[in-house]
Amino acid sequence: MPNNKAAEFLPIVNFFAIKGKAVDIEPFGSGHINDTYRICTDLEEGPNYMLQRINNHVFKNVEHLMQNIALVCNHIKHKLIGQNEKDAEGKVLTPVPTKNGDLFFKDERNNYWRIFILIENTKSYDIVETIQQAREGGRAFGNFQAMLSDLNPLDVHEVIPNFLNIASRLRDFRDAINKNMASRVDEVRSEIDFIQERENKMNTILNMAAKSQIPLRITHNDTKFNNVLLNKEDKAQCVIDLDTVMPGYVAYDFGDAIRTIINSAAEDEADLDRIKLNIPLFEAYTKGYLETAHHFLYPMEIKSLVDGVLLLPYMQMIRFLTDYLNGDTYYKISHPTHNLQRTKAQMRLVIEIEKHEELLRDLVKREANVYL
Ligand code: NDG
Repeated sequence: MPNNKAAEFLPIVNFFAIKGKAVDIEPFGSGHINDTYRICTDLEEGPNYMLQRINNHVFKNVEHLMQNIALVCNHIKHKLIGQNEKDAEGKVLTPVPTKNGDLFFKDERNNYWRIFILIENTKSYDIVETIQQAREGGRAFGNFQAMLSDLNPLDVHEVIPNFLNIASRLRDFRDAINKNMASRVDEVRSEIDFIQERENKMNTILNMAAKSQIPLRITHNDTKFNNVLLNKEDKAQCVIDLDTVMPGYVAYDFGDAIRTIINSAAEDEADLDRIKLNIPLFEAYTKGYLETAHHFLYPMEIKSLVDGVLLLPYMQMIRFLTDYLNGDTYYKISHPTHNLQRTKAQMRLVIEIEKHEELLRDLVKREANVYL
């Protein structure tokens, strides 16, 4: 018997060219942006599917978003097939078109929907537990960038303009302070000071780019560790959440991955003293990343990696605080001060990373020397 969610979503699912009949639809995953459901079909051999309501407040041009995803997924799938990979469908997302051949469906309430084939027998982790997981994460994102390194970054739409551009994030932040929509500025003076004290230092990557020292690449731009699916043996199988694949700099992906991997606590940890750096996991991620990416990286890009490690938690802090100041309009929250708690956790992470900056730079140099 179909469950309640199945009854609610079946009319939407019916627009898509899935195999079999959807019999069970349940909420799935822990994303902050889209709503995700798992669809089980009546076919014993599968496949099952993933239904997503795309957050169209965040992704204003869904057409462009889905064009990017199709381009990237097809490109990777062709490469996998060219490498004689038997399980190409298990290693890259496959969007399922509607019966009209479109990549998404817009309902009468202006909700945007899409379906992917569900990649079975995999897991993801919010917090990295082992060296092997960290190394596999590095391999997965390095390989992802490597496979896209022969596409022209300008063929990919910038679905959220200036998404990881720190100058633009700081402008939005100042705007939020000036507007003070939720009357919260007084409560967060010390966090605001912390951000302002570091503004100049955090320009390194943009400065390198302005001098053409690092090239624009196609990057994932949301390399949280839980966006890598690992198989039963904890081997990386597939990179997911391709919504923010856009032109960017490799240090952004490296920095955002390290933001979640090096932190021994959750992104929104309330007990700040639990936020400690796990250096062996940093080393392992770096090893895995360079293993798969060293062949296309320029020396200046390798040099920029730790600048990304400093920048991404700082930028995430700014984004959470901006949302808090705006009255929580962007991220899903689970309690009224959630964005503030996230801000403080990211701030502590920045402090910890700053203390270890030289060590991190030495470790990247050491790992990179293996390939000289
Ligand atoms: C979401 C964000 C990502 C951010 C993360 C923090 C978008 C589209 O939440 O940028 O780093 O947990 O804003 N995605 O995934």
